[in-house]
Amino acid sequence: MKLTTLTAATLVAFSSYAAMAEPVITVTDARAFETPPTAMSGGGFMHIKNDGDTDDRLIGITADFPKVELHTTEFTDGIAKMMHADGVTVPAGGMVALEPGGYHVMFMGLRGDPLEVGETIPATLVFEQSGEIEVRFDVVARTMEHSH
Ligand SMILES: [Cu+2]
Repeated sequence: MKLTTLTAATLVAFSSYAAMAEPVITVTDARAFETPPTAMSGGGFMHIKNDGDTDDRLIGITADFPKVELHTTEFTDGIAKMMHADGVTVPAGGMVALEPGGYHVMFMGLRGDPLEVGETIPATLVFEQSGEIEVRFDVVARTMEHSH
């Protein structure tokens, strides 16, 4: 009897600890730039905030395109090259910006159906800890400094 009580108390303590130690993810400014009619892909950008006390990691994204990938951008001799990224870590209490020239989402396989200003792209982000989070990317006009 004594043992049972102890076990129950331990379980309660453990689960309340587990409930506190988790990432709290908020996604803002999800947007994509309009693309020219012949573009095969378009970039998606956003800010991901983690108000929790545990790191989380964006490990995937799905949307209604033939292929969607996470990319990072590396500069070699001033030339930007996109690379596939396995994931993007969002540190506890921190924020990560997916911005032109850095991490971004690549919507691929547009095939003559460009991203147009005013459209929204529903997508599902997949986080290691937080699971799936639904977002909508607003398609906005491309600006000079945001070439990618
Ligand atoms: Cu890319």
